[in-house]
Amino acid sequence: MLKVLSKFTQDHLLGVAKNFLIDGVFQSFETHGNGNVNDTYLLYYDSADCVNRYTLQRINHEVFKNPVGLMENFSRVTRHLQEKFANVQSNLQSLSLISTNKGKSFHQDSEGNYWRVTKFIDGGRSFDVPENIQQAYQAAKAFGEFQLNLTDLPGDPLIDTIPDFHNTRMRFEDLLSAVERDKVNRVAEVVDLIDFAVGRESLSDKIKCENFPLRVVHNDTKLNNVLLHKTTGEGMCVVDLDTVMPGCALHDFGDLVRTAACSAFEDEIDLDKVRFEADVFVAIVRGYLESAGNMLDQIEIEHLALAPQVITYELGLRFLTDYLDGDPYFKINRPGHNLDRTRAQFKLLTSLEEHFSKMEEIVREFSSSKAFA
Ligand code: GN1
Ligand code: MG
Repeated sequence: MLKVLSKFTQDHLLGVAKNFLIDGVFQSFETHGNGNVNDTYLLYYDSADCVNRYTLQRINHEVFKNPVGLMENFSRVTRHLQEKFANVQSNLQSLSLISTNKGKSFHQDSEGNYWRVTKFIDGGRSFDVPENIQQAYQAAKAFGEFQLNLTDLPGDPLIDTIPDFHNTRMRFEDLLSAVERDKVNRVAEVVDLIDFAVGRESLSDKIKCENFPLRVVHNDTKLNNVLLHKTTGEGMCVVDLDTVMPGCALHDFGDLVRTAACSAFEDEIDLDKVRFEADVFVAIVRGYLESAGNMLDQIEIEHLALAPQVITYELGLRFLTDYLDGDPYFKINRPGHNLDRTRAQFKLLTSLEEHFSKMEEIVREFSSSKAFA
């Protein structure tokens, strides 16, 4: 995995970490994962006879405008899942927060940054692209169970950590505004991509949250947001809970297909490598319906084959908008990175369109089986 340079000094990170109930003597730290929004570190602490690992994360408060509300969601969701997993036999576990010395779920540093610490989950691995079909099946099952386990989350609805997160129509309008602004003079070089997006405008209205059951969903179900057990390969833990909020189950299903049933990385430059993989899709449909199938309404099942197109389109719109605005949102690690991401998404979208009837057939076949009738 590519290691990025830390934005924060070791002293700063240690100053933050000492506010949390961490066990042991600090040993070292490294940047962790490849999220596009938050900053994540892995911290190592020596204790009596072992090394304890913790995940320290800065919540990007430019993106998540209400970090306090977000952490309230995070605490409620992880507490609920922990209670569930304590009472049932499951291979899954939940992330668990380490509290601050003052009993809070987060710490705010002197620069105004919001930080949280979770226990590092030992024995799990994540994948940007699946190595085999089984991994996609396990991931789909884990995300399905995640949704299912949150159907009885007690209390008020979770807050929207990013309002209109999967409002595809708004994402389309955002692109048009960025074209209009042409802030950094990039429109001329991407006319083909803008045309592609405008030509598919109708996708913007195909999955509107208000037309589907409102559920507690994950909203960012990239394949690498689920840890699979290193040896058994089974789903272990769903991570990256910042966008868990009321939403539409189809966006979760679609985003997993976008990232797992695709033959290449999200930012692949060689577009010949970017293709939809039908056999992986079969595994995802099977895993998702096995876990969440009984929860879904008919209208959701009827849109499963279309959801990957909508979410792939939406990501293409977002990457292109960010490119036209000068890359303020998604982290980039090369010039034109958001452009590469856009091209890869639009190539995948074309492949999804070509396979649409096959995908409908696959969904029909699995959803008509007894278990979900
Ligand atoms: C962002 O930070 P990360 O990688 O978990 C983004 C997702 C996108 C994803 C694309 C809050 O997620 O919506 O699908 O990049 N998260 C947010 O890689 O915008
Ligand atoms: Mg995320």
